[in-house]
Amino acid sequence: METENKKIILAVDDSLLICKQIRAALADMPVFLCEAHSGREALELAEQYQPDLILLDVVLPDTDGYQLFRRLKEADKNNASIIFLTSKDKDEDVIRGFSMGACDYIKKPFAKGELQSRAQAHLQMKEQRDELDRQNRELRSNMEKLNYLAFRDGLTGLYNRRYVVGDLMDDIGRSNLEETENVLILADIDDFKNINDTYGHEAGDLALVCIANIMEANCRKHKVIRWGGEEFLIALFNVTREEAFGISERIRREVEEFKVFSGEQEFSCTITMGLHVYGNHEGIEESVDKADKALYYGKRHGKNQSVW
Ligand code: GH3
Ligand code: MG
Ligand code: MG
Ligand code: MG
Repeated sequence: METENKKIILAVDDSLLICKQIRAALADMPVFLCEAHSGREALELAEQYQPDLILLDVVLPDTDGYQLFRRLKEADKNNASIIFLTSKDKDEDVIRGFSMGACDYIKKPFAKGELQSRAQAHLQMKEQRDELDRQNRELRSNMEKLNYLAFRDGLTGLYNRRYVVGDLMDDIGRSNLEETENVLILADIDDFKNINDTYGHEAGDLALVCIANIMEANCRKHKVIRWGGEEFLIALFNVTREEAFGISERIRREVEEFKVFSGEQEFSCTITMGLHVYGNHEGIEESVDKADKALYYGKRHGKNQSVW
């Protein structure tokens, strides 16, 4: 391509003589220079080349430079710097130019060397600005990734316990409709120590991932959190008690029926679920404690069941 990674300058001036002077002034610079002689042409070339720097005349045949300035800015995706290059030399003209957002103002007639050094300086500043923008975007994207990872469990990809402190409380606060409840379920894998002892820790990890997937698949509108080692907290929003119990039992049955294949081995797990209706004035810890009591009851009374 003709621009070949060069900085691009768009000169807008209806005078062919001025265009020639600009060309001469910038001749030594490694830039790609394009010229427009009217407002319409300027907009077309700006769209086509996305210049880094625009030298803008004020008096033009089809528009005035101030109006054109606004339209160039609106269409600009490259954050171009714009310098007014004009014979309008009153103080108020200069002030108007800067107040519109021009980065510089050069009066005609101009000295070649001055135009060149100002153009150079503004291209350099633009490069630094672009680099800062790039670093900023990278930083923001890294922050987003970190923020995501901070609230995720590394093994299962579920939310981790840190999520509960902030966002889950917000979710619970938002979702309280009349006639439905928010229900917390604390789920714990039965005899998981035996699973690890019998099939190995890796097989245990695989079982955790499979169970997490089953829970997620049944809780699209809700939240599943890896609460601890082999414990999960499920927050169901805006459900009736019947619906909550139904979801709990469906998960429990699907887990029971699911076969985990690890190497040559094949096994299945069961889980016990403790359910508790989240009380509006309860703290999360208090509420989880109550779900834990129901879970404990289930563990004492045969496991592999859902208990209020
Ligand atoms: P119960 O039915 O009463 O819940 O018995 P349990 O054996 O499941 O409970 P216990 O608390 O005695 O043991 C939990 C086991 O879970 C022990 C621990 O090694 C295992 N565990 C916890 N986190 C992980 C993990 O990330 N991966 C694997 N493979 N095992 C884990
Ligand atoms: Mg003119
Ligand atoms: Mg446990
Ligand atoms: Mg257990």
